[in-house]
Amino acid sequence: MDMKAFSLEGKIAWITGASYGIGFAIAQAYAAAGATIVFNDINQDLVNKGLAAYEEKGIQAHGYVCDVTDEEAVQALVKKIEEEVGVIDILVNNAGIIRRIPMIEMSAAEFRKVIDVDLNAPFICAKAVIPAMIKKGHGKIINICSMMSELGRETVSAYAAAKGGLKMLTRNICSEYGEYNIQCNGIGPGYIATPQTAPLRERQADGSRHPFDQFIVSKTPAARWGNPEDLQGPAVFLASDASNFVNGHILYVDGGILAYIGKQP
Ligand code: NAP
Ligand code: GCO
Repeated sequence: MDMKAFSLEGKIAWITGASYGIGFAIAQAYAAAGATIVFNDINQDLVNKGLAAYEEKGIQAHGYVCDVTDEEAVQALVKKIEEEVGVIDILVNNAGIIRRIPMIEMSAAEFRKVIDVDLNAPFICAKAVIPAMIKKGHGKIINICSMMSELGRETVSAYAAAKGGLKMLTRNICSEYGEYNIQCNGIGPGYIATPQTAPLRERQADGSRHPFDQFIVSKTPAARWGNPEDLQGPAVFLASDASNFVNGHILYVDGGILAYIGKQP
């Protein structure tokens, strides 16, 4: 096997919401594999912070302001990227939010907001890049799913509904566009130490670990939280020619949580 199959040389990768967190880590790995990095965030301040962070890592990224829930803005952004950088070969639908609210206390507006960012936006971004991928004869779409694509838990009803839907959107893009040599797969991170999960890991007033922190470590065979870097290898694999016959798959990178019933108390 030619290991060049794992290279992203000459490819243009757009990772949404990648000023920091999981998206930033995936972008770093893609740059190391040879890709040109394009990212967006919802305001210029965050884009500038992201550009500085990439620069610090020696990556000349292309940063744009765009709210991925705004279809008109996304369509315009894709055209601008094609003019300024080139046709997008790899899309990572990474941008996402979570609202941890008991369902019966959650407003419909709050529910809709999570669905909008975590499910509607991946649809909008994929719809914007697929036509050029068809013309180019290849494309890679990677949707950042979640344990909540498979499991529920208290207070995350909107997020679980969105991520469950994102799993099926992944399978549907595979079904509809696989014949054009477009592979659409998901990555299902376990519990990863990023700003999104910081509230679940905060030290308690008495200095003890957050109960949820202890719970997750006990539920994870790897007995630790994941790091964004744990996702880099799987993300490069799914963006590379090495995965050209992998389609509609959700690759869980979770330290084994989904396989484990949990230690007897
Ligand atoms: P994060 O630290 O909260 O970062 C999310 C990123 O998305 C931020 O850059 C955020 O920018 C951006 N974003 C949010 N709404 C946006 C919008 N409307 N348009 C453009 N950008 C937007 O989250 P993370 O932990 O890195 O998670 C990244 C992805 O992985 C998410 O889809 C999340 O659901 C998923 N995930 C995370 C974990 C985990 O344990 N951390 C596990 C499984 C899946 P702003 O700062 O401007 O909001
Ligand atoms: C939560 C966490 C999780 C993680 C991730 C797990 O509140 O349960 O935020 O949802 O973000 O999605 O895969």
